[in-house]
Amino acid sequence: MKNIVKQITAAVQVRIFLVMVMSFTGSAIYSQQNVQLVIGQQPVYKVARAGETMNIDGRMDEASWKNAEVRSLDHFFRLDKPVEKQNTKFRMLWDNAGLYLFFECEDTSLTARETNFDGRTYLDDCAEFFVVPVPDSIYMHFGFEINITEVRYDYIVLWRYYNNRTFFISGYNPQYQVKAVCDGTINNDKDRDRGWTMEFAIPFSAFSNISSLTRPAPGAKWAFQAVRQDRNAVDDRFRSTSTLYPIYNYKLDVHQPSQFGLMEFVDK
Ligand SMILES: [Ca+2]
Ligand SMILES: [Ca+2]
Ligand SMILES: [Ca+2]
Repeated sequence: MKNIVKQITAAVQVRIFLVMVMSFTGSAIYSQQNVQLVIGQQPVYKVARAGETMNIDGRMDEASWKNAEVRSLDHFFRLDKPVEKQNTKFRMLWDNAGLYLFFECEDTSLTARETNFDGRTYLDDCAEFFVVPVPDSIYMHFGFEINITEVRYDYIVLWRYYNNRTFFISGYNPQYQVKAVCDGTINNDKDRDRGWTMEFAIPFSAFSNISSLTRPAPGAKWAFQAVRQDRNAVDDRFRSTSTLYPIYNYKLDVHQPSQFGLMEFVDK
């Protein structure tokens, strides 16, 4: 009898161990591990001033980009294999007219299928930027999701606006410039590509008069998140997403404003 109990106990222990291993490896692949932080606790991104006219051509030829703080989008989820952890560098500048963004992405397989304005660009190789022109995680933010063929999806997010549901107002179509440069061939799974870059100029007027609440000036802080979608096969839909600020629970989506970080405008 004792032996049977021992065997059962051992079998249960093995099963618990296997479940723990599976849940650990599963969560390591599918979610971002870390202590949860709140806005203001993550490193603040210092936005340096652009000292010249920026040419939005998808290239970092302007000397000002050398002054921009460089951050890697190191927080990955939805990875199938570690090889899908492709490097992304994010930079941002500002001047009196607006914000300038630069995404620099390694990518061995350029993928973009959406051709419709305000379509599902997030299913492609895509750069995403969410911004709240105040230093808080309020329920609303502006969103920009541009695929590598420069198809735009821009919207206003109302986070958990009604009955816990989030709404995307895609009728928001602000004026801004964006240019992508691809190094490789798009939608050819057989060859090996090298990467892509994307440069943005988003005027402060795109945020309507909301930006007057915390006027962009040295010392002012706004909340934001930068995201890169990486698709590596023509039938790829949701795979490999990386973020600048950790979001911990990807099931709650990259749009959780409580997981945004802060940018601070600096005068240099
Ligand atoms: Ca440029
Ligand atoms: Ca839109
Ligand atoms: Ca890709």
